[in-house]
Amino acid sequence: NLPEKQWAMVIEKTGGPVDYKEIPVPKPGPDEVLVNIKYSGVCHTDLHAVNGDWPIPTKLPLVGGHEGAGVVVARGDLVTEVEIGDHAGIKWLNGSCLSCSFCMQGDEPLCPKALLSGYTVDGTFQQYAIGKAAHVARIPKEVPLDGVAPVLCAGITVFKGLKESGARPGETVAIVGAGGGLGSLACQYAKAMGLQVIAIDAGDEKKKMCMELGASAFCDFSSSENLVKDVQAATEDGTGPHAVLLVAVNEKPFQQAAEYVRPRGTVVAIGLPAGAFLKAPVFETVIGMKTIKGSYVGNRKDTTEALDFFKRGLINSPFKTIGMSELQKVYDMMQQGKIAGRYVVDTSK
Ligand code: 8ID
Ligand code: ZN
Repeated sequence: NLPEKQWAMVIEKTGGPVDYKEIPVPKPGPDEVLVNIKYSGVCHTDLHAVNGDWPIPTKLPLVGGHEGAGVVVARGDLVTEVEIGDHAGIKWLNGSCLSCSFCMQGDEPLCPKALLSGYTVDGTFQQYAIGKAAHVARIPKEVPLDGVAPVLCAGITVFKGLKESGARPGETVAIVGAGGGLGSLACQYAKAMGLQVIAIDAGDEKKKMCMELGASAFCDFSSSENLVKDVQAATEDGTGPHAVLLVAVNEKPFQQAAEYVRPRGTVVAIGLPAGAFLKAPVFETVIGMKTIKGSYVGNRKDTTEALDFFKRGLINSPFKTIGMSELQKVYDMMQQGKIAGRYVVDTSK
């Protein structure tokens, strides 16, 4: 009794446009589940996919989206651990081989055969989406599906990035791009993990939001005359934050963070601006024993843990809901850096 057709947002070619149209409801393979997506967050990655910003091409035509929360409505013959009616999330990592050396050590995002939702396989800007049963996020029933959607990429990713930073409770982390989707969740995860937050972004709306989310200082990159000094001055002893989480979509901060991170500190690159390079002065990096590293989404355990923070009420990042058919409007605002927090699309509209 599943419908034959459904509404989806589809791009036919890189660059868009993204069209609201009816397409067939896909059928799950033996190891897959079909999820009736209720809400999906809109990540800047979805916009990178439309724009063709990255060296890996997307499938085409493409249904984007990878923060989809909904209800399992069908499953393949081999699936035993997920029940019809369970709440589930389809995240960026749609599937992986589970047997390569990366999968074996819980690094499934590094699997050479990884399937990526809304990129190499169709994602969650549709009413019915497919995920590998082993990889769908298990969402507790008491959790609201709209509020939890952004956790499925943004939440997992920043939670993992904070772990990778090595910052410990009481220490300070600078979040660069703190007013955006990943950044707003990073403020909350960092606070919940006992870290102090220096938020870096632009404008009064984002400043207000970041302070409400628990940041202890805000540095405005658009008006600061010396951002490096401002960030360091915002730390107790003036030597800079213990860690920096880069979630901006701009090359400049990727070339600046190593200057203001504290000696022994760690810079974690997460944002993926097109064609960008990391840069750091060798002298200061060496004599300051600084670490620069990348962090990429999270594994199944990180997913469960990030969802558990949400379930416990520790994550209350703001989101706005809009009909899925209005996705282009969200992309336009995102391109201009005008979104404070996250937009979530309602797939029924
Ligand atoms: O696993 C990963 N590594 C991963 C997972 C998910 C997303 C990486 N990402 C990448 C996305 O592909 C994107 O490149 O993280 C980046 C951020 O995604 P987002 O949070 O969804 O983007 P957003 O909501 O547009 O927020 C970006 C924020 O950066 C600020 C903007 O003002 C905006 O609030 N920003 C910019 I652009 N330049 C800045 C600067 N110089 C800046 N903030 C501080 N300094
Ligand atoms: Zn994402």
